[in-house]
Order: sequence, then structure tokens, then C-alpha cells
Amino acid sequence: MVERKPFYSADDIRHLEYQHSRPGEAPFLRGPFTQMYRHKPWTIRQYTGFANAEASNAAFKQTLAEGGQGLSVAFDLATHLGFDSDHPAAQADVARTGVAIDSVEDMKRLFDGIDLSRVSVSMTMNGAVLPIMAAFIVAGEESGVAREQLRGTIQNDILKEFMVRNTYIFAPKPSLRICADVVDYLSEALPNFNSMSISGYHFQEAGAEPALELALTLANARAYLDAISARGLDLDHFCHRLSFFFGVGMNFFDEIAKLRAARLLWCEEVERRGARSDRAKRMKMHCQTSGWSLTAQEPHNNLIRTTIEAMAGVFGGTQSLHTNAYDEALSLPTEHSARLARNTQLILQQETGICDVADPWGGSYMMESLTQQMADKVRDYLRQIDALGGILAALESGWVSKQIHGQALRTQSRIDNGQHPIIGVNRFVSDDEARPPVRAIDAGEVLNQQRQRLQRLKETRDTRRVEAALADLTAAAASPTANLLAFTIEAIRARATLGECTQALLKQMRRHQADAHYLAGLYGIERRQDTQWHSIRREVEAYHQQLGQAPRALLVKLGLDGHDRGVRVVASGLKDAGFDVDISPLFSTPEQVQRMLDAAPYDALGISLLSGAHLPLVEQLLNTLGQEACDRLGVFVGGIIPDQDIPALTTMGVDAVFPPGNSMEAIISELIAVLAEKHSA
Ligand code: SCA
Ligand code: 5AD
Repeated sequence: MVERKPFYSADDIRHLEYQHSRPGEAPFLRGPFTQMYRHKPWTIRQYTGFANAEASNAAFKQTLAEGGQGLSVAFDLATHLGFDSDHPAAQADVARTGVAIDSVEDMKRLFDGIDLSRVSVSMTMNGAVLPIMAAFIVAGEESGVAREQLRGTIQNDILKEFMVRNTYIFAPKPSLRICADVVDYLSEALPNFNSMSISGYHFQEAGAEPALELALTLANARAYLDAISARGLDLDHFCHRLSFFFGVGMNFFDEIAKLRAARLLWCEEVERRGARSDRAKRMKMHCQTSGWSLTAQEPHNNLIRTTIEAMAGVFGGTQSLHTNAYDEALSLPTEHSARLARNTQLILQQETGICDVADPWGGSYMMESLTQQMADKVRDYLRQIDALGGILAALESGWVSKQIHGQALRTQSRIDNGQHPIIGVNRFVSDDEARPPVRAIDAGEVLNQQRQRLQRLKETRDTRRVEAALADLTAAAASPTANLLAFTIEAIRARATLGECTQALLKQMRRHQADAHYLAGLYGIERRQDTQWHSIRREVEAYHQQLGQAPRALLVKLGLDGHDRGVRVVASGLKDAGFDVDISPLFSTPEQVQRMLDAAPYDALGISLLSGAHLPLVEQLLNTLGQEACDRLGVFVGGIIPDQDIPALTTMGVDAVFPPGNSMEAIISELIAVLAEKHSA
């Protein structure tokens, strides 16, 4: 949090250079447009996608009919990682966290009956950006929409995937080339399409405070500017199509200050690089309320949290907004929770008068002062990154991960010791365990259907044409001057699948695998004065004495789920409490887990899953490990696990389940109880 004073006065802002600037004028701190929401309110753009193209298409139509103003596609994890739905590695994850898309035919079904010349479409895609962008372009083409008419945004921000979101396919260097190819191509062929959405959101979800979130976002943006400018592209030609994306959490004043500071710093950056036009210098942004801030306990409280966060996004001057559904921590939104989330924005736009004034916080002694402090803090981070040799060097050195994870651990320790209040979790806890109904997805049904569709596609297409287009794509990957998006469009038009395009590229660029790690020491330091923590450490110590060695835990991530904040926090907590802890690489298979378990005498196996694929993945893993291992190990599962799935997990042999909101001591205490029982049996 930036420092606060008890009150602010004119003295706090007298020295600020920009204090007489206006909305719509450089440095755009006060907003990218003069009239702001008086001319056009922000776009209500809700991230949506689940099951198959038809189900998601119906949800899109419903959102548009009920007041949504733009579309935003959530793809499933198989699509993100470049696997067709029939790929063995993808089976458990198809259709769960978003929509399954294997070919241009699926993309056409996704937008069937929606006029792409009128509705703008955001697509959150990074790893498989080439085939997805290509499929969108070809789908538009085949539905009769000219390329110049296509409006929307492709996320195409691969650097943050290596830092937090983890849906990368290739290594950072070839990935950067792909990003630049996409920007280059779109700036010519789709002049109304935003070619990047440079994202801070995922840093905040992973634990970063607002200043760190903004610094990392801008550091990545600088790396993209370097890569694109190196091709000789003029900033005034492409910069206005680089868009930004921030998270908005519960830290109300800082969040508004962050969005204002973001525009100031971006304007300075592109001016320094020689941009002349206002449209290149003014930052446009999308915001999403924080998923992490929402709780599984008393989920209706989340409506209140989201409303407050949405207001911070709007006071900060966002161009587009997603408000999370209140059942966030339980599952994907239901129709009802999605409607309430959308209504939150409609009420703000139409019932409150908030849209009448541009930058209503402008001139507030406090807000102007916080904005300046935020900008200074971000500049300081950027200097540190420069001193490390730039953001890629900072990433490789582990600095980025240490900063984010360090802040995540500090927050968790403050929640666990009660200093960071969360109503219904660590204060005013309710006994009322009533849970709302959650969305269930028949992923097995979608999987069968996608398999059949793939088979039909392969039977009816011109195989020779597909093979030639894929061979050209592989050759283009070896030639640094070829534009990979142009070649992918040809392959997709010929009815190559998304997975085949990825395979064609993988012949030249191998699949990237990152190491897994966590930080030891930081969580415990934050709790060193805390009696509850000392008592849990004593419990572990007593068990250590009984065993004759520290209890050993292996924590694993299975399937295609890359959300690793939770597993890394639990690893750090267990370690600092006295366990020996190892964590598996992301995307581990049951066989890999078995090998890890064979390599050392573990007492506990923890499985972290937020992708909704916990039932098939835990079952596969425990079947592979066999009865003897399940009897010997304390097996626990953490993540987004709906209540109704807990009995099935218990039947499979899971000893304890920890949905979001458990304190570290609750987890450790239950784990020790399970281990003690197993040990004595
Ligand atoms: C708007 N316009 C104005 C104006 N307001 N003109 C004058 N005065 C005003 N007040 C003009 C704009 O210049 C633009 O025209 C047109 O009206 C549309 O407005 P816009 O502001 O550009 O709005 P929009 O089309 O909605 O675009 C917003 C934005 C775009 C630029 C931020 O990139 C976007 O929609 N991003 C959304 C990203 C997103 O949804 N991501 C989801 C991530 P011109 O175009 O002619 O200039 S979900 C995720 O990643 C989290 C989950 C996960 O999976 O990890
Ligand atoms: N539909 C709606 N919202 C989603 N989110 C993730 N996937 C979906 C989806 N398919 C939201 C959640 C999550 C954030 C990253 O995006 O709020 O926390």
C-alpha cells in the first residue's frame, strides 16, 4: 500500500506538474478522452466461455440481450496450450474453464448469428495466439465481414505468461517473435483491432500489490515496444492499438491512483520514444474486478466487494470492464450470477450519475498525491528492473517471481494472523453454510462431441492442401522474416486444426517447460510474533520427534492448470512450519508424480486444482499410485472444489479437502492429524 497521511491539503499537490492538465490531453492522467463517459460509458464486457461453441454462443447472445456491450471469450486450457480436444494430454481439461475450440468451424459456431462488424470481441489468448487469431479472421471473412470492420482485442501478452499465468507454449524468445508478428500483421490488415492487451491483472491475482502490478505491466510493455520497433514499425502507426488490462482489488484509493498513474507513465514512455500523435500516447484500458478477493464463505458478500472494485475501475477511467460473479470461488458463473454481475455495471452506468463527470477525483488533495506516490513507486521498480538488465533478465534471474510471491506470502500471513480483515473468513464468521447452486459442465459430453467433429473435419477436408499449408508454416517458423500469422491463416483456411498448427510450429520451436519453486522463510517471518503460529509449529515439531525426521510433503499440479499461487503459498507455509516440501512442475502426469514419490520417502501428497478437472485427475492419479500408496500417504486436495464433489474425492482415497479460505494453521493441523493416524495404523 502506498503511504497514507491522516489528511491532505493544498500543500500536498502544489508542486505537481500535471495538476492543471485536463481529461483528453497529454499526459492523459485524467482520462484518455475529453468527455469520457458523457460521450460513451465504458464497455460492459464480461469474460465468458464454457463447454462448447453452441453453449458459449447462447451465453454471448444472452449477455448482449441483457445489456452487455461487447464480448470477451474465455477459452479452455486445452485450447490455450495448443492441444486439440482429442489430444491425450488434454482429456481432463477440455471444456472446463472456457470454451473448446479446435478449428475454424468451431470459431464460426461460436459467433453464429452475431454481427462481427457491430460487436467488438476480446479474446484472451496468448500461447495459441496464431491459430486463434487466424480462426477469428477466417470466420469473419467467411461470414462476409471485411477485415477492416473487425473490432476487438487479442490479449497476445506472452511475457506475463512466463511470470504468472503459465499458458505459454514456446520459449520466451520465439514467443516474442510471434507477438510481434501478430502486431505487425494486424496493424496493416485489421486496423480496428487492438493487437495486444498488456496485462497487469494476472500479477495482482498472483499476489502483486498495485504498484508492482503496474511496474511489471509497463516493463513488459517496454519489451514489446523494443521488439516491435526493432522491425522498423513507427510508433504512431501501431501504438494506439496496444491496449492495457488491469486488476482492481479492494484497496480502493490505491486502485484509482494506479489507473491514473498508468496513463501518465505510458504517455511519458511513448513520448520518450518519439511518438507524436495523441492517439499513440493515450493509454486505453480494460479492468476486471479481483477474483482473488472473493470468498467461498458467504458468497453473497462478493456482490458488495465487486461493486466497490468496479467503482474504483470506473473512477480510474477504464474503457471496458468485467465484473466477477459472486460464485467465483465456487465455480464458473451461473446464468443468475452472471446477470447480477452485469447488472452491477448497468446500475453504475444508468442509476448513479457517475458517468456525468470526467475524472471526478481530479483535484482531490489525497488522490492527486497518491497518484504521484504511485507513479514514483512504479518508477522505482522500473529502475530496479533496468539495473537487472531489463525484464527478460529479471524474469530469468527469479527476481520477478520473488517479488510477486513475496507479496502473496505477506498477504496470506496477514490474513492468517488477522491483520488483513476478510469478513466471513477471518472475522465475523457465519455458521450458515448454505451454498448457492453452481454451474455444472458435462465435459465428457463435450469431449465426445469435439472428437467426432475433429474426425468429420479430417474426413472432409482436402488433405493435400492442409499438409502443404502446414509444411509452409513450419518453413516460415525457420525464417525470421516470414510473418507467422499470415501463414497460419492459410493453414486454418485450409481446415488445419489448432493443434496441427501448433504441431507444425513445434517442429521448429520446442515446447517450453519451466521449473517449479517456492520461497522459504518469508511466511514464517511475518508470523514470528504470533502465538497461534508458534503452537502449530510445536505440533509439527512434536510429530517430527515422533517420526524421527521432518514430515515430508510433495505438492503437485496436475493436468493443464497453471494457477500456482495457492500451491506455492501452501508449500511456503508447510516449509516454514517444519515440513520438508517439494513441489512438482506444472502440468505433471500421474506417471511423473509416481516417479517423484518413488524418489523420496514422502508422508503427504497435496494436489492443487483450480481448473474444475479435479474429479478425473485425482482419480487417474490415485489409480496410478495404487492402494498401498493411498493407505500410506496423507492425501489432500486444495483449490476450487465445490462441496458436492467432496464425497467422491473421499471415496477415491483423499483424506482432506481444502477449498479457498482455509488458514495455514487449519491446513497444517488437519494434515498432522491425518498423518498421525496413518502413522499409528
Ligand atoms: C470511446 N471512444 C470515444 C470515447 N469513448 N471517443 C471519444 N470520446 C469518448 N469518451 C471511441 C474509442 O476511441 C473507440 O474508437 C471506440 O469509441 C470504442 O471505445 P473503446 O474505448 O476503444 O472501447 P472498446 O472498444 O470496448 O475497447 C476497450 C479496450 C479494448 C481498448 C480496452 O482493448 C478492450 O475491449 N479490451 C478488453 C480486454 C478484455 O476483455 N480482456 C479480458 C481478459 P476507435 O477504436 O476508433 O479509437 S480476461 C483475463 O485475462 C482474466 C482471466 C484469465 O483467463 O486469466
Ligand atoms: N467465465 C467467466 N469468468 C471467468 N473467469 C475465468 N474463467 C472464466 C469463465 N470461463 C474469471 C474469474 C477468474 C478470472 C481470472 O477470470 O473471475 O478469477
